[in-house]
This record gives sequence, structure tokens and C-alpha cells, in this order.
Amino acid sequence: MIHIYTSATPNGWKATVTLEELEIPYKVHAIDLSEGEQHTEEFLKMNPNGRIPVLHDDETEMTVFESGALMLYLAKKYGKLVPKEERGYWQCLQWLMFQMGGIGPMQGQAVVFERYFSKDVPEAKLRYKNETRRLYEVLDKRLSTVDFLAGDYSIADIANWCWVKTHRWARVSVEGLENLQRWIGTIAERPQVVRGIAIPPPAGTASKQVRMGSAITSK
Ligand SMILES: N[C@@H](CCC(=O)N[C@@H](CS)C(=O)NCC(=O)O)C(=O)O
Repeated sequence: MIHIYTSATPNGWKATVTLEELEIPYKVHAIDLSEGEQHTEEFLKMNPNGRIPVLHDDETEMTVFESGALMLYLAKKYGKLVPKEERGYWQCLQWLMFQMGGIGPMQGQAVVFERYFSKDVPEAKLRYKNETRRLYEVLDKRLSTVDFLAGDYSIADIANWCWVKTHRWARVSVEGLENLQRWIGTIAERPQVVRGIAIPPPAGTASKQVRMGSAITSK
């Protein structure tokens, strides 16, 4: 059985959308970040960085953290969502890393300074929002020549999409980025994606027992 420790956030959805796309059985362990469940001794044994998502595979006895690595683990294990030929494979990795090292950190900081930081720091807001928008423009340009980032739909699309789709929360516009908008809409319509972003329900909506407890069985 694959176990996924996650929350209703962009990095968490990357894991659950991938699992839904693969159509495999898995168990969800919902981690309540506002309650600090990512800092418990038990959780830190799985991910010393204290962040979701984390995967544990009973079959291989492997635990994997960092959402990009986790997606790649699943794609490799099940032989789907990552191109098999060399060029496509590296394009997929390239756009996955683009999200991991670019969109994720920049948009994440944009959200922090827009919504959570105790002080108003206009320069920081501007810096992270402009950088996020610039990265969106890079995606838009790529998507003017291809339907999906690595040619066929892959984990690279899932990773970037889970962040870009929350652009309003970061107050970053996608205006004028028609290719990006088309891609956002196409992926949003996939039933697997619709299911994946509904897991787990946002913290506070599930009963404490379910959130802390051993699992919600999704499939
Ligand atoms: N690079 C990590 C980032 C993971 C991450 O930042 N997760 C956030 C949720 S999206 C988290 O666990 N936050 C909890 C905290 O900041 O304490 C990954 O891609 O897995």
C-alpha cells in the first residue's frame, strides 16, 4: 500500500493528483499544518524538513519526501506520467525542476508577503509577485508551441498546474497569457485532477479522528 501524508495545499495536491492519475489504491493521512502535526517526532522521522507531502511505500519500505521526488518515484514505479524516450524524459524533468526551484518558492513567498507576514513590506511583495509573473510568462511561451510542457501530459504539468491554478491567492495575474490560460483550463477539466485537489478536505472540515487517525482510504 502507498501511504501519503498530506494537506490541502499546492505541494500536497501534486501528490494526490498524481495518485489519482495513476488510479492506484492509496491511503491518505491528513496532516493539519495549523496544528503543527508536521513537527511531531513521528513525522520528522519521515521528513526531517517538517513539510508535506511525504510518501511511504509498504512494498519497497521506502519513504520519500520533496514533492518532485515523490512524483517521480510514483511515475517511475507505475511507468506512467513521464515520457519514456530520452528527450521527453529530460524535458519533463526540466519543467518539474522549474516548478520546484522557481514557481514554488517564488509564488510561496509572494503568498507569505501578500497574506501572512506581520509587516507590510512592499518591496518584497513586488519582488516575489513580479518574479512569479515572469515565470508564468516563461510557461506561456513554452505552451505557445506545445499542448503540455513535455509534449504529452506528465508530472511536469501536474506540478506546475497545482501552483499556477492558485495564482489569485498570490494576487498574481495571468492576464494576457492565453496559452497558460488554455492549459490551466484543459487540466482543470480532468476528472482525476478534480478528485486529486479535493483530497484531503481542508483541515478543520474532517473530524479530528480522521485527520489524526490512521487514514482516509481514498480508493
Ligand atoms: N520543497 C518542498 C516544499 C514542501 C512545503 O513547503 N510544504 C508546505 C505545504 S505546501 C508545508 O508543509 N508547510 C508546513 C510548514 O511550513 O510548517 C516540496 O516540494 O515537497
